[in-house]
Amino acid sequence: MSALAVRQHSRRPLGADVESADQPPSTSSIAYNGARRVLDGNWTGTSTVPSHALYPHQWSWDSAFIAIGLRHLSPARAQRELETLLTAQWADGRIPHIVFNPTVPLGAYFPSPDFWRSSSAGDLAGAPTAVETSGIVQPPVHALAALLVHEADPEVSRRRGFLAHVYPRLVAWQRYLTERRDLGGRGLASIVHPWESGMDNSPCWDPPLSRIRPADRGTFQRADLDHGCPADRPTDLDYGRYVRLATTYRDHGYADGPDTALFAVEDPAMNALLIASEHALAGIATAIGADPSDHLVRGEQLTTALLKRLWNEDAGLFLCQDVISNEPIRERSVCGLLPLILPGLPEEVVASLVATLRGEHFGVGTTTRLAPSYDLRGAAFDPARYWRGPAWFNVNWLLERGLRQYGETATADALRDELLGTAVTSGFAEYVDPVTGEARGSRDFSWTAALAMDLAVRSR
Ligand code: 2M8
Repeated sequence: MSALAVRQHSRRPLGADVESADQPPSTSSIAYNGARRVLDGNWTGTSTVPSHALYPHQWSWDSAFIAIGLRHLSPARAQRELETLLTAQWADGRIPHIVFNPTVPLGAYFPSPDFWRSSSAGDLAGAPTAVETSGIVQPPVHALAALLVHEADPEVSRRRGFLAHVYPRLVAWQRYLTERRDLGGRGLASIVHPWESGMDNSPCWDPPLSRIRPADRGTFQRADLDHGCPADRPTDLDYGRYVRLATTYRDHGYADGPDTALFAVEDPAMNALLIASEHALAGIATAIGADPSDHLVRGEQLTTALLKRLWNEDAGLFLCQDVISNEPIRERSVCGLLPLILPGLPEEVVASLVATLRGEHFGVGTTTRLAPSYDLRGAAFDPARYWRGPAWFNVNWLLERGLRQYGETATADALRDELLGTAVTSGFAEYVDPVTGEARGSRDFSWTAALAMDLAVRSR
């Protein structure tokens, strides 16, 4: 079935399983029902795995996107998803990027808990002892997710004390990023590992990674190739470097500081999500009767720093900054377009971001169905390989939101329809070829399902 064939919208109730002979099911209802099946299948009872085969634990930013979709299915379950993640928060405020399920065999995913050794190596940083986690983080989508989840059913949320419970924890998380991760001293958060960006294998990380001596091949055993096609996954050389970086961070007790970091990059997507979540914290504070002004001020300060430090007029998007070499990374990645989700950007910046999204480098509405993760014209572009070209649903969901916010309704509608159609035709793939929509990575992927569910509900 092509994305076009399922692109009709009807006004029938979502979730209706009974199709009538004279009216074909709408894309929205196919997407909703399919998404519900995926989310139910990937639910463990307390949280949702991204994919049973490839990612059999709980992932941080995945859970935030999953909660955004789950709120339409069960607000209480969406709240539980975020609460479960927060039980693994470290005393220094960080939310680890993976929370390990102790019942999953060690060999099912690498790096496994015995690699990270969070409860011992992370002792000084305040890692929990009751659960094993990784020691790095992922982009902070959580406050945004928490606010959206609350708004889906404020009554259930109030009854469960959801916002009052998560607010101080989310504040600590955001402060970890703004205070301990400002490694460049420029008012922005840095990532210390490519995995922290969530866009793990982006060509943006190639220059800073090239300085890292890879871990010896015999010292680790990849698990991802047991489930994924090697052409869709990072190379062994990249993996060796990821392992070296994570080992070094661990062996320094997961301490943060400009002197110990081998890799430090200011990523515009990470910082944009940090700012969006700061605005969401203001909304949460208001909802529980607290003072939102501190969050609003920080949101503005961070936006000013983002514009001043990372905006690049010539490239027409935000560039990453290598904090160690003190150089901008001159690659066009979709991470440089994600600040479109921020409110109050200068008009000329918005116009330029939209033009870049539609232009020859990303082709949205012209040559591509969905925004690729990396520049179509970039030397490293590869439509199949993990974060080096394929399109991801979470990234495109964020772009759709940004476009809509700035009144680019026709482009936002078209992107939403492509997202819904491609989610269905790809079998809720982890990522797809941005031009053909061909499925890549794992199928029945949770955030693809959750965000399709969100769009299906909102498109009615
Ligand atoms: C991918 O990352 C993990 C490491 O965290 C991996 O490749 O093993 C990324 O796409 C990341 O953004 C995502 O959160 C994770 C789980 O879906 O998979």
